[in-house]
Amino acid sequence: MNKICVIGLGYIGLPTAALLANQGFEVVGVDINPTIIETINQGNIHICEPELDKLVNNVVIKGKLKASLKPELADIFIIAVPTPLRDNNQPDISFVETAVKTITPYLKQGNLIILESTIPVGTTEKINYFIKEIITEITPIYLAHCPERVLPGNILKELIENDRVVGGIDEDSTKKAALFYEKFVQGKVISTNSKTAEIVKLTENSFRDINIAFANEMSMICDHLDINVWEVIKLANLHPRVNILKPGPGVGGHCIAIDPWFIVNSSPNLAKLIKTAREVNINKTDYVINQIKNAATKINEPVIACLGLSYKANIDDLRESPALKIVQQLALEKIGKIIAVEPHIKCLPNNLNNLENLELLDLELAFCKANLVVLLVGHNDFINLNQELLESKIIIDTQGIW
Ligand code: SAJ
Repeated sequence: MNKICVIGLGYIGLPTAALLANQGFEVVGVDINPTIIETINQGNIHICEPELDKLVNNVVIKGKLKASLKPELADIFIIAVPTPLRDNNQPDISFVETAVKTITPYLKQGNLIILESTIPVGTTEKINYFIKEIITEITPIYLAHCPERVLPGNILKELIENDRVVGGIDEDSTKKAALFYEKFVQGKVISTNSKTAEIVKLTENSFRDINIAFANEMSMICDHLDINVWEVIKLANLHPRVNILKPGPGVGGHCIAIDPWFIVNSSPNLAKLIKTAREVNINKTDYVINQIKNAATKINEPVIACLGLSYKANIDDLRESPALKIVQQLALEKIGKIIAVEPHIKCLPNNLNNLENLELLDLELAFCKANLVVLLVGHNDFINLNQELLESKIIIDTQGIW
């Protein structure tokens, strides 16, 4: 089990590939994007994650990691491609299916395939039938699901330290996969079946979504009753069995805003709380947009500085970002001149690029120009602000920091 092929070099695949290469495995990382392949083979990275640049550089120089548009023969294939939602909130597993199709010509007897992508319940079994249909004569092929559980911003540490849940399509697959993770994971590696592993992952993210929804609902209720929600949460959290999360402008990222729908779709009549939590969190973004619009109507010529575009603090990831949605909506509705401040990106993403009343500026310039300042993301750069800057501005603080 020395050579590993990792399919998908995104936020999970690339750190996983680099970490395995650093553990001594020979790793080929595969992606469909030629720019990503070129970047990695030059020892650079295309995402922002603490310490990842040094690690990738090191393993590429040592020849332990190389990136390629095509898979190669290997002992283990790890699939870490996205599983987005279709327009009707139905899971789209086509990237996983395509990834599996891409590796089938390279499969040989005894290979282990691990699906790390978050997938709807039953997908591992479905993929098993899919593989069996394509390759009939090569057996055994082992297949297991081991959902990634790492927190963007802390990926390299959590890849090693977090417990892992491994569920194979049969006992041998589970055993093989568990043995592999035990080679580099310091946390526990726990064996189960594939359906359980699938729903464990979905349950974790739904749990967090529901708890954030509670915080967001309380923030709107407190607003309505003219009470400071941050003080309420601080005081309620003094209770030994209460631990309320933080309200914000909504829930973003490619995980928590997506995965609960996989459960809702599998059991629509039963997943009432999970669905409502999703709706509350989506609604919180619209609520913030209205707060900003109301504040802007009180200003003659509103110049609105929106601080933060990423989906959470201190990262560059814009996927499903509520902050991005808010900025886009304000600009589209021409609520005023909109200034976006996002220290982690160099230029606006495509969907914000052609909006004539929107520009990306640095913090200092934004404060010079704006009369309304909205804190959307709690980046460190925004926390330690000179308080004098805030004087004479109308402030909306969705993070409870100022
Ligand atoms: N958020 C709040 N209030 C909070 C905490 C978070 O509004 O108190 C918001 C964030 O601003 C962000 C969103 O929720 O928009 C999600 O952020 P997050 O830090 O809670 O989680 P992710 O999406 O970065 O990573 C999650 C993690 N899952 C759990 O904590 C259960 C991570 O461990 C998973 O590996 C990851 O999803 C994934 O890939 O599924």
